[in-house]
Amino acid sequence: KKVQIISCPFSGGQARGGVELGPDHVLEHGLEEQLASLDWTLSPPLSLSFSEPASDPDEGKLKRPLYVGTSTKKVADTVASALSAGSFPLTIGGDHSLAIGTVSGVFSQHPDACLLWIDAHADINTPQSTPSGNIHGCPVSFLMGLADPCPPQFAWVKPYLKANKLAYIGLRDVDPGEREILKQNGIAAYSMHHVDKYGIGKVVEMALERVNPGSKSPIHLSLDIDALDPVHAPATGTPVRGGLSLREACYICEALAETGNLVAMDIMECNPALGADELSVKATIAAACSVVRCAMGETLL
Ligand code: DIR
Ligand code: MN
Ligand code: MN
Ligand code: MN
Repeated sequence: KKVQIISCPFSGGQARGGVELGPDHVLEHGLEEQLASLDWTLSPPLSLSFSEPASDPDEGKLKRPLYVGTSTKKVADTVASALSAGSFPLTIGGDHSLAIGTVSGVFSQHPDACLLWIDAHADINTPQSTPSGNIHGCPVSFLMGLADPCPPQFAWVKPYLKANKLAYIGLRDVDPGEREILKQNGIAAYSMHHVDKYGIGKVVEMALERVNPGSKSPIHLSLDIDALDPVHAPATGTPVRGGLSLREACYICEALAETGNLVAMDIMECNPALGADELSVKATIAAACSVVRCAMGETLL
């Protein structure tokens, strides 16, 4: 088993600086050695470079559409090549708009895949519904082809993602327009309320049953570190109280690893510039490395 780490120091999908420092911090924490000890063969990490265009006017409400559109295209191509070379693409962000690229890359190689989106937020705003104009709040709508008309900067994005192949876990800050979209499309969405009611074990089981009833589909895991409670992951751009415990997040990853169907993972939105102090940053980065290890085969016994 081979893993291709893809570092994406990109912050163009939201307004807060520092999230572009996430990949280096995660790697400096020793993630490569940790994966090697789980019997993964590592190719040298790829670090993508993103250059901001000189001119990038808003597209309606959307901010920096050209920067995000061209950067995510590059990510899509890189993820697709890693998969076609037989590697597991592990993409380290950077902000969550990057998932426009990672999910596009995965579905180009595995059109039958399903997507688990672990996040405090649904990231399914359309260019019309977005309250912020930050594209990290919109990637899922682009991937589903809900943006109509599709902004020209994202014309390359194919609407691979069908509503019945997407499940959320961890939601607790969903915009009114997003609630409507989730409802209208019948998307499997497990909020923290469901985690409390059923327990994380049952929630993962229900989510997988919805998106992968025959247990045959390849699985892409896109994990926003803000899914975790800010107690465990404070250094992130949009923390929301009342989130997943570190163990609940690890459990999700362990359960996905156990399926044997996981083909790609994203770990997004670690922002080392935002911790209250060095310990908060360290805790966040350590949590990110923990969930990645769990998804990639680490077990407790
Ligand atoms: C909000 C926040 N729903 C938006 N989204 C965030 O701007 O669209 N996603 N923070 O991670
Ligand atoms: Mn396939
Ligand atoms: Mn989020
Ligand atoms: Mn997100």
